[in-house]
Amino acid sequence: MIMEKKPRYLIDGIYTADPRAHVYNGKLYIFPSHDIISGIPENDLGDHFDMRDFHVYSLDDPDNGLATDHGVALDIKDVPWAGRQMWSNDVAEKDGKYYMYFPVKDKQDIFHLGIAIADQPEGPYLSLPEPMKGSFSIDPSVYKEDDGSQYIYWGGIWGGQLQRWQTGEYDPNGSEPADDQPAICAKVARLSDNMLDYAETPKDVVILDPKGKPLTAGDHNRRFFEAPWMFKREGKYYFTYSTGNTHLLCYAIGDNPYGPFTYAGVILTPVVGWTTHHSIVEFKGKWYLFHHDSRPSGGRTWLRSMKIVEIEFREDGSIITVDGMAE
Ligand code: FUB
Repeated sequence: MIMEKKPRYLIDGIYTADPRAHVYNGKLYIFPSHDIISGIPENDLGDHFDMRDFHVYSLDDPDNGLATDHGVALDIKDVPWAGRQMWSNDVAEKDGKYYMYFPVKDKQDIFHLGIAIADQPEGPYLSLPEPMKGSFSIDPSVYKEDDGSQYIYWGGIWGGQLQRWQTGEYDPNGSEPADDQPAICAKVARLSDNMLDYAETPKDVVILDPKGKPLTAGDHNRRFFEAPWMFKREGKYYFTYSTGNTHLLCYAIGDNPYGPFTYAGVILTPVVGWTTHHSIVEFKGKWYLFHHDSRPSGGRTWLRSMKIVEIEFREDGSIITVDGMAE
């Protein structure tokens, strides 16, 4: 069964991708990547995604109208340790301060996670001088538990470099495991009280098949690739993610923020463009999927446009799949 509601675009004028949405102060905010025409040829390591800043958006009505652009919230030139490629960010709130977590390559071309802080969701954000200690790879997102503790999820293989960190040290030759071996997992760690460090050693986010076996590296239709995002609904924890080279947004369900999670299905079928990336948020009693595609740029995969669609759940908690090609 496929959802009948159709996604709609949230802005025009510039290209935006990887939308991470949160409700702050009763308002919907979106923290996307800002795609630009870089002129860098496309390759499997994503060099063509050469983004240099972040804009923040708010959305008055998720069912109508465009999002409001609050302008540049953080520029790569103001991140002292940055080399190139500002990829997908997310913003968490604690005690009235806003913490932006973002991946960027350092001057040695290795991805780490940076933190920048603001007094309001719109920014401007002030970058810390160094990356988060012990951080690596891409696509951070933060989930706030009911007790106020906050968990950061991150990781992405291929251009996201997660396969280079399997030993805990950076190995430029690290590659995906053999097809019949357990897949590389996203990472999760509780954040420290000041939001600036991991409060614990990062753990693997293990996804099991319905028989209880970890998904294997060769299971490209179900294994984690990038874009981890967590939400909770009716006591169940939904770990959601992109399968990358099979272009699906999938979900797996668990009973705590660490997992393990059991694979449960497809949220969004492939869109126009190579990447797919998202967030899922409840607002005024409805659930919304934020995502992107490359249709407005004529399929240029590095020039994406963010979209929104309401999603629905069945009685058993499963998600009704959205058609990524619907227009
Ligand atoms: O936007 C650059 C990268 O493309 C993101 O980090 C990935 O998740 C993919 O959407």
